[in-house]
Amino acid sequence: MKKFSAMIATLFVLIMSGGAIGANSGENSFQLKCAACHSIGGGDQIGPDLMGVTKRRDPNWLSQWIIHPDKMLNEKDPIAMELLKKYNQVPMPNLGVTEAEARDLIDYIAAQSETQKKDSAVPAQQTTQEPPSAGVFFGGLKGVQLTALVVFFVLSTIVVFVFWQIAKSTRQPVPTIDMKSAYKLRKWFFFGTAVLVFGTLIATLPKTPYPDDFQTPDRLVYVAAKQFGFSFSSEPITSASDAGQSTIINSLELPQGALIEFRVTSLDVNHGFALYDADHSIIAQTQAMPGYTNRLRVRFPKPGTYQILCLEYCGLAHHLMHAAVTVR
Ligand code: HEC
Ligand SMILES: [Cu+2]
Repeated sequence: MKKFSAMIATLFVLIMSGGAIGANSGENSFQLKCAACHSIGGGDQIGPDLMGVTKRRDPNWLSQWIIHPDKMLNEKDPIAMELLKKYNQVPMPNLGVTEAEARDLIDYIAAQSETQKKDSAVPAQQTTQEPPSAGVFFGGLKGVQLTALVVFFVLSTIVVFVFWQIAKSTRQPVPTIDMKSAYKLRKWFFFGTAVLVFGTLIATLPKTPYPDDFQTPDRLVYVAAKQFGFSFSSEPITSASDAGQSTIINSLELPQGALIEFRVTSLDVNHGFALYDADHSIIAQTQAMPGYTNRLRVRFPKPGTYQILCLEYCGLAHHLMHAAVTVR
C-alpha cells in the first residue's frame, strides 16, 4: 500500500512538472540553457546543484554570474575561483543570458527550490526534468541501425578476405598472361562499370533529399550553436551578445509540412545540428561551423517533438548538447 501511494505521488509530480513545461520563460530558459549542467535538487552534475542557491549567494553576485561567468572568472572573482576549483576546472560558459532572462531564471530557481523542499517526501530526482541521456538514443539498437551494423560487418569481412587473398597470391610465381584476353576483359569491365554507375545515378539522383531548392522557404530559423547549447532566432545571430537578445526564440515551434530553412552557424567550435524524429532516426543534419552559415531545408512530416543533438564532439559536455522542436 505504501509503495502504491508513493507511486501515485511520483506520477502526480511527474504529470504536474510535465504540464508546467513552457508555462513560464524562466523554466524554458533553464531547460534550454542550464539543465545540461545543473539540476535543482537532483544532485551535482557537471555544475553544482542549484537548490537554494538564491539564498546561499548575494543576489547581485548571482545575476552577474549568470549573465557573464566568463568575465567573472577572468577577473578572478574569489567565489568563482573557488567554485571553478571545486568543479574540476570546468568553467561555466557565457550563455548569452540577458538581465531580464537572468531575473526570470533566478525566480524559477528560487521557486523550484521551495517546491523541492515541500516535496522532499518524494525523491528529488524524480521531480527534475532530466535531459534525455545518450542511452535513450543509442542504447537499444534495432531496425535500421541493426541492419546498418550487420551490413557493415559483412562488407568489412569481404574487404578483409579480398586483401588476404591478394596478399597470399603475391607470394606465388607470376603466371603467364594472355594479353589479348586481358585487354578484352578490361574493356568489358570498363563499360560494365560505366553503365552501372550512370544507371544508378539516373535512377537515384531525382530522389535526393534536397526539397524545393528554388522555392522560397515558408519560414527561416537562424541557429547559433555554442558550447553547450543551441540558440534560435528569426534574425541572424552573429555574436554571443546577439544570442542574449530578445529576438531569441525560447521554445521553437514550427508548422507541420511547411518548408523550413535553418541557417546554422557556430559561435565557438565546430558543432553538429541533427534533427531526430520520435523514433530517434535522423531526418536531416548539417554542421554548425564558426564563420560559415549552412542552410538546411526540412519539411517536418508529422506533428510531435523532434530532438536536436550535436553530432560533433565539441567538448566536455558535448553529450548533453541538445534542444527540441515542437511541430504542430
Ligand atoms: C556547460 C555546463 C554549464 C552550463 C550550461 C551552465 N552552468 Fe552554471 N555552472 C557550471 C559549473 C561547472 C559551475 C561551477 C563554477 C565553475 O566551475 O565555473 C557553475 C556554477 C553555477 C552557479 C553557482 C553555484 C553556486 O553554488 O554558487 C550558478 C548560480 C549557475 N551555475 C547557474 C547557471 C544557470 C542559471 C545556467 C543557465 C543559464 C547555467 N548555470 C548553465 C556549469 C554550467
Ligand atoms: Cu557537440
